[in-house]
Amino acid sequence: MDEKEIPKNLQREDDEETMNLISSLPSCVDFEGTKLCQYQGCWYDSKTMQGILNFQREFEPQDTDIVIASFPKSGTTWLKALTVALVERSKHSSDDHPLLLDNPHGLVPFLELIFETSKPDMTNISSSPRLFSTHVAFQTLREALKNSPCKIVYVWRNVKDVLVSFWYFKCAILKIEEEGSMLESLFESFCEGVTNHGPFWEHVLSYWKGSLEDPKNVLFLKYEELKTDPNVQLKKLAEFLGCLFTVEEEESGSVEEILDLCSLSNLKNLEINKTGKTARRSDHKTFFRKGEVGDSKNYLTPEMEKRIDMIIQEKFQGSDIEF
Ligand code: PAP
Repeated sequence: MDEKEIPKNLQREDDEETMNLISSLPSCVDFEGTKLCQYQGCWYDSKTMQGILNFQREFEPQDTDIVIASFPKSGTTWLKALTVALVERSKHSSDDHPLLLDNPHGLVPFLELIFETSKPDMTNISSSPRLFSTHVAFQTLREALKNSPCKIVYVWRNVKDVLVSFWYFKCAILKIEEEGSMLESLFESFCEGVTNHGPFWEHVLSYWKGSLEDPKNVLFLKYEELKTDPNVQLKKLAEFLGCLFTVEEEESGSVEEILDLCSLSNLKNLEINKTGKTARRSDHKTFFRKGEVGDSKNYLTPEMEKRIDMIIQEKFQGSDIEF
């Protein structure tokens, strides 16, 4: 997300109250000098914060809504594509598929972005189930869902790969070479827990606890397991969302068809993802890189790895989460 302040002409009438609330929150500055404020256990830049407050206040959930949640760079784009392909599989053929015409982020919008500046018209979102996404922590999403039994699917990923993926993304949107110095300062912010949507551990643990308390409505998926066992994980997702594959579908290769459609190499090479841009003018291609498990080894020094391993060990102690 872009962390710029909201221009005055885009601010809403009820912004003053929101702005006052935002300025009363604890604040700090991240590796880029962006001011972050702390809300319900995590840090957000002020533009995201405004979207979050509006979304918590104004979102009217429907019981059939599905929300894809993640810490940034944890597999969001892939999970969005898989979910669209899964829930809409009876509606489209391989040549009129929505994934051929738009990036997964265009098909599954972020709630905090929809509510950022203008009051969104949600009446034009007709398809059922409606698909949304979010990068906010579980407690913050829960409040916005107002006890509605929406299905929440969370994907998480190894912290080191998340960090390196984020660094690449940042350099790509700033259109600069991958600078080691930026990786170092991002690493510091990350270890201190002070990045937009961070701390990473608060975020992951919030959904982990949510999935233990409410397994019917919160599914906790791991990027690395999606990579090693995509077939099993896709069927798990289908079961959770109440759209199981029939025996005929399995026999006719429907599972593999969805996995092929949503593979990194396929999505990356679609014209829409090679040349298109998101509503915020980010190139679609920046969302597709290597998708390799353990790629961070090529960028982090042994000292960096050791430090982050120790932090993770401490923060995740007592959970059954394994990195
Ligand atoms: P976002 O939070 O900005 O939406 P997100 O999609 O969560 O980003 O993460 C991007 C990562 O997912 C990239 O990883 P990398 O930098 O380590 O390569 C990207 O390559 C990877 N990715 C995107 N699409 C897929 C896919 N279809 N299959 C596997 N990995 C994918």
